[in-house]
Amino acid sequence: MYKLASISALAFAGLASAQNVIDVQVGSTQDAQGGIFQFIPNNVKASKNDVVRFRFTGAPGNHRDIVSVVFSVTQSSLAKPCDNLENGFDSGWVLIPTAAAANPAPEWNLTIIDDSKPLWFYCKAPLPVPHCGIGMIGAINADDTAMASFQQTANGNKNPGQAVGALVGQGASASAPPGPLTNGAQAFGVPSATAASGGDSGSGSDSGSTPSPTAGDDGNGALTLYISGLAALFAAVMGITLA
Ligand SMILES: *[C@@H]1O[C@H](CO)[C@@H](O)[C@H](O)[C@H]1NC(C)=O
Ligand SMILES: [Cu+2]
Repeated sequence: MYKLASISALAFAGLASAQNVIDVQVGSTQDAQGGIFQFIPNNVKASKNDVVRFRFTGAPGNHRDIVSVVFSVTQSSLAKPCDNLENGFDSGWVLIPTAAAANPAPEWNLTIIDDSKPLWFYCKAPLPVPHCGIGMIGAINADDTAMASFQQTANGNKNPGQAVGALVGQGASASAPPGPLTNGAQAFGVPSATAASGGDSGSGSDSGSTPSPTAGDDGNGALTLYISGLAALFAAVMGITLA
């Protein structure tokens, strides 16, 4: 029979699947309790090898003042909820310009590597008000006390960290940026997969399970060009500087 290690290696390669998928909604509707700028639920339990699937369902069509709504899932820390954690995970920006762009919702699969301590994250978006300071923060495996502290520290933050992280973070990693991008949904400021912390990120076994890219995602050069165009567009629309 297989030894335990062999079994988890197989599971990781996707040949056997014992992982749970835990959904977190990114963004909501204006009339929802807590409004548009939140993760629902904002604290989930996940075990090693489970996938936390972030679904970018924000519905800006419900908010007349917002031309486009941008969201991110960016790793932070208990002490600094609205600042990028060094070597942290990051989905990059996902732009949802219309309600249709959230159907189907772009999603981002984050695989848990270390479930022994809480993982913290926030949304980087600074407009129309910094999302992090009005509750767009979340956690994986946080206890209630730490969660309350995290929320209290984040509350009112006006200067969320804007640095681009990596697909591979601390305690969790993704193998691809958010997708699929359909009906006008766009991704930009997309992190690369940084191999800083090797081991569990499983290089070599990913190509078979990479989701088929859509919308301009046809190669690194093209994607980069596409992204910088979008960033400029976004900056112009929102009146801010991203770089
Ligand atoms: C995320 O994981 C789910 C469950 O394994 C899978 O159905 C889906 O295609 C994945 N999505 C992406 C974008 O990789
Ligand atoms: Cu946000």
